[in-house]
Amino acid sequence: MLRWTPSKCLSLAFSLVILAPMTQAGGPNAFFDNFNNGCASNCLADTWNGWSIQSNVGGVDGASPNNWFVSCSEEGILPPGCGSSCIGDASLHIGSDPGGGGDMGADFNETGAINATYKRVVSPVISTVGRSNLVLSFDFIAFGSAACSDDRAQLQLSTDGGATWPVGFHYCLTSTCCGACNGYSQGQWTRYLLSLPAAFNNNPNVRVGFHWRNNGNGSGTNPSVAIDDIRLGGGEIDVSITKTNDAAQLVPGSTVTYTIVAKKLWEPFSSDVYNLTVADTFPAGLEQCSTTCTTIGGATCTAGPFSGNINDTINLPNFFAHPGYSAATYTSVCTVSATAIGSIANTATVTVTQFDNDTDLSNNTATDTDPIVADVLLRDGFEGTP
Ligand SMILES: [Ca+2]
Ligand SMILES: [Ca+2]
Ligand SMILES: [Ca+2]
Ligand SMILES: [Ca+2]
Repeated sequence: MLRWTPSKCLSLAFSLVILAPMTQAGGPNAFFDNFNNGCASNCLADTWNGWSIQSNVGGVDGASPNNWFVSCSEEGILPPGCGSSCIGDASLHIGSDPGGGGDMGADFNETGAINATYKRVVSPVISTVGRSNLVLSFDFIAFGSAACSDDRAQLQLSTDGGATWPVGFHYCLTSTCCGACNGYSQGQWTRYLLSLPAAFNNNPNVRVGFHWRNNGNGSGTNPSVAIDDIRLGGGEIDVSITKTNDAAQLVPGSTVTYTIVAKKLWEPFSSDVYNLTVADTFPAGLEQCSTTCTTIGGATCTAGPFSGNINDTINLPNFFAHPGYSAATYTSVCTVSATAIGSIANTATVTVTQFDNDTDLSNNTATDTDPIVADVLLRDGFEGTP
């Protein structure tokens, strides 16, 4: 019996934070699932978040087929990490049925015809209405016995709610292993990225499926397949934020104006970015802050004026025409506290939702820091110094 369980452990003591998948209100979204169901082992995939399991797809299951599970018996690992037993981040994967040892991670039984498996796991219906240039991404390990032939995983997509799964939308899944893919090495987690064909744009009936088959010939090689952090949305984008007050020092009791710009440069084949969050929590040394917002390139934000901290939801389209970007510009006028001493550091951030991948997080935070200077300097003739 083929049985491969390096560092798999079923008697784990751990606590899990259940991170339910979220849906955003107020703008076009698509789909995200982290599969974090809090299950250590043996939870079938059709008990989670609207996923379903279809049997006898492309063949006939044996009496003891393998099956799709959602659990952390195969840990969801950030690429390019190596496969692991449970730490606490569940994945979607093919494991053995309870009669064949149960869900022990991404490994499968292939003793003979009894274990033949032809099963597709299918997402709930996903709406992409209002979206185009979509990207499907997920992290995975997959090998089987011969990658894309005998025992193998395949991504399959549907544009009609699952009524059909056209061959043109079938994609082989194969990753490398941490060492030789000989059944004794862990899989190496890999990021899968697919730009979806136009048929998936603005479509209320998209479904994502993963098909696994092992042919029951008594020969196979682990790992089977595992999936995590699946995202159907804007794909890889880069948004940024800048912040300045055009001043190198601050005087207690004076007025200071901060300009905060959240921006997306136009990029070919990139996507509009929806429901970003711009946040600025003003430090104690800044009082009575009032903010307005203006936009360019089709962006949206809250015009204001509003008082207090900034915590705004905005959209940044992929805007081609002049000026070649979209942006939301906040102007915040604050009073420097009369008792402020030392320095004032004011930080603004821009955050994308889980439906988008921001490829450069280093430009998503901007801070302007200035020393506080006593106004006696002004009386000494430094008026007008910026
Ligand atoms: Ca996960
Ligand atoms: Ca086989
Ligand atoms: Ca400054
Ligand atoms: Ca960025």
